[in-house]
Amino acid sequence: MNVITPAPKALLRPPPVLPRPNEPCWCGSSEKYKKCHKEADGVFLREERVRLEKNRVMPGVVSPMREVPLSIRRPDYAATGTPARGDGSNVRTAEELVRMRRACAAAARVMRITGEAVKPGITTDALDAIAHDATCALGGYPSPLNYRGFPKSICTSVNEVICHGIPDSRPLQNGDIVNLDITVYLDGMHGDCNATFLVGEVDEESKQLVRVTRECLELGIAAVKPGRPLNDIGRAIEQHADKYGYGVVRSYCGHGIGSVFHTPLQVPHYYDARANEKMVEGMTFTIEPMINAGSHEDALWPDDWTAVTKDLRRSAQFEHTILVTKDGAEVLTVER
Ligand code: EYF
Ligand code: CO
Ligand code: CO
Repeated sequence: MNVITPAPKALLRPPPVLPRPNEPCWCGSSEKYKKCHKEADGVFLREERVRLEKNRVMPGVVSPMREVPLSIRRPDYAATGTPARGDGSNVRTAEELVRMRRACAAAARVMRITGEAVKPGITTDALDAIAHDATCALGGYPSPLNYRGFPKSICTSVNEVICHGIPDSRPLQNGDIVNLDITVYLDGMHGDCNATFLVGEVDEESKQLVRVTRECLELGIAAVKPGRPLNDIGRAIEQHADKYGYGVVRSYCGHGIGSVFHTPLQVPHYYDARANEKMVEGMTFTIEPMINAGSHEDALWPDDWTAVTKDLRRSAQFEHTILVTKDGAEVLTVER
């Protein structure tokens, strides 16, 4: 008797949502899923999980908090870690905007300086030192420092770390991606931006994730218009991420910003019917989509700060501080 052994299925990445066993296979073969890719998908996903577990980012040693010269004006939480609530306003006066443009331009400058230092071998603690010193040299206070007790001057989030990574002794490796989240308090106002950088030679899959995340921020900014609801922003971002099967992080949002780092205003990066407050000329807030290569779900490291993807696939983020203008948006976090 001739037994014909079917050729093993190629180990391709299965789609984010798998068919039921009796449904047609996702590969277009017109075979039932259980007869086609079901077994190969199981092998692929188990092997990938092992690889991701093996390569996951491990926490390093965190150096002591850096000092800020006494001559520099500090936000209210600098000594205690607890910010005051602020007056809850999200619309800025012309005078506040002058000061806010200065804080935002300083944040953009610190981002350029620190971003230029990203390369294989540098530790995230060394990047924190560069950003801290550049911020102080501009007369600013690094807003994250002791904000709700955060121990460092910037956030550095590598590979599967979504946000709020604490700079430490881990050297960046060739092929990593790293997000630098930089906020400067200057002239009584905060300016907040972040960007994801490629470390050395990075695989095409990660390059696409970083490019699409940048596009998500651009599309979110293009959706800003007075009179429109805030959830137009999340709708535009989610639509773009969906095209690539990427997950949009739901646990962390953009936020109102001004004399306080975070006002109660939340800007979700997915469509949320509840985010129906209308945008108003003069409003300032951040848009900061966190886009995951896989599932949107997040988890927290035992340090209670570092947010990571639950499936350990990579995450990227970009952020700007935005002003709502008469007919659209002005990006404030640009160098002047
Ligand atoms: C207690 C922090 C508090 N939070 C937000 C505090 O908007 C930000 N980035 O764009 C942003 C930056 C920082 C920040 C830096 C420190 N914190 C982090 C994590 C958990 C938490 O809960
Ligand atoms: Co930020
Ligand atoms: Co922010």
